[in-house]
Amino acid sequence: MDITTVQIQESRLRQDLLDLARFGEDQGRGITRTALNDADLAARQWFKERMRETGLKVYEDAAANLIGRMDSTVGPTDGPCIATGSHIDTVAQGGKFDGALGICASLEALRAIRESGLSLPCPLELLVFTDEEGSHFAGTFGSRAMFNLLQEGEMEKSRGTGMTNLAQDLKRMGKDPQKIGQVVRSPSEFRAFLEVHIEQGPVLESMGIPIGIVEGIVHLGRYLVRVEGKTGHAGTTPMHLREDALVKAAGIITTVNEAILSAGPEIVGTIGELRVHPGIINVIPGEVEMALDLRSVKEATLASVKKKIVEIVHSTDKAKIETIITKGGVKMDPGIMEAIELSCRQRGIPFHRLWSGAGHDAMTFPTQHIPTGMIFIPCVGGKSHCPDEAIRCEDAATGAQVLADTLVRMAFKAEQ
Ligand code: HGY
Ligand code: MN
Ligand code: MN
Repeated sequence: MDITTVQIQESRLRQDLLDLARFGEDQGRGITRTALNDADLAARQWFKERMRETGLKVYEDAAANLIGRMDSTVGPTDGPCIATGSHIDTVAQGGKFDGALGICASLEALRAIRESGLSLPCPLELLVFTDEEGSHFAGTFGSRAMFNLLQEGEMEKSRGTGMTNLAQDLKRMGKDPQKIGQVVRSPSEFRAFLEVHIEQGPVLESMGIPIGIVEGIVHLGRYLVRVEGKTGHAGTTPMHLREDALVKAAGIITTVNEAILSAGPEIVGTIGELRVHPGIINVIPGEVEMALDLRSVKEATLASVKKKIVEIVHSTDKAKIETIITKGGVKMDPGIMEAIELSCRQRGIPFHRLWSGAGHDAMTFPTQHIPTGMIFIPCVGGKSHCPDEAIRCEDAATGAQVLADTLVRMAFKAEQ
């Protein structure tokens, strides 16, 4: 089997990335293709067509995950597959490449494999997962639904008053949330999962290295903090008679930030969402909802800081905290890291091993003991989750080529 016959085409990949970036363009403020919004639905239709053109059998499951399957021409058609893919949704006013690079690189890799004429001994699947970013609630929804890892009632929850939940948005696109159980697949259907993703950090670019071999992904916790106060007239209520929810929330934010900083560099925390109700200039805030995101390479550090934060919240009158989700950190499969490294060496591509501070659907597969690997490419300026997220096209092509080579290598290796 001569892997070098598998040759991706940079121009095709570049065009796909440009075309996909059209969906959700937000008046010059980046891409707003949040899960199952109109732009996301349109982008999914576009991507399904691209998968069909590539000769994949295309399905959409009850969680709106897209599945493109390339059956084996020599092995059993219902045998366990090697899967690749990522997500198509973005954060609000996000970048063009978070998630998008992964699904487009996977598509280009499968095209190149098909065009090479190599007959792989096992099926390949391209997976596009729903709501990886968690714009509705907890994130990595599609991959967790696939392995029956959803929390009780999760689809009916949202992060704030008046925000839509996944059950509503799945219904809006004609799906029946009651049938979510049909999404569940057995881990035995998968030999491995590989995800290509932008690094979303500065390491690879600062080293001038085009490929990152991901060793693991950090522990992650997301929490909802609610603070109650008393609404009232902004003009007639004396200051000493007020119970201003936003002033109380401000105290929590400052103290929480100090607690995270004092825990040292192994943990990061962000309060990226804050909703004030009723949120009107001449009404004293009656309620504040805040969403907190905590991440650490060390589970113990995350747990001890979270404990401190719970104490801070509980020391504030009428304030409470609930866990949205905790996702255990995961390690990537050594055999897959080795296969990615071989692919790089064979083509003389420099690589560097590193950890991911970002969460991905690739966190779900190791929980099912499915060997998992991630390939990173550099981000310009290390920026992501913002309108100026950017990559170099040649790096995207290198990532797709390494993915294609590694998929082939793993397919034949499994047969040895
Ligand atoms: O939030 C994250 O880490 C990822 O970009 N979803
Ligand atoms: Mn992502
Ligand atoms: Mn993201």
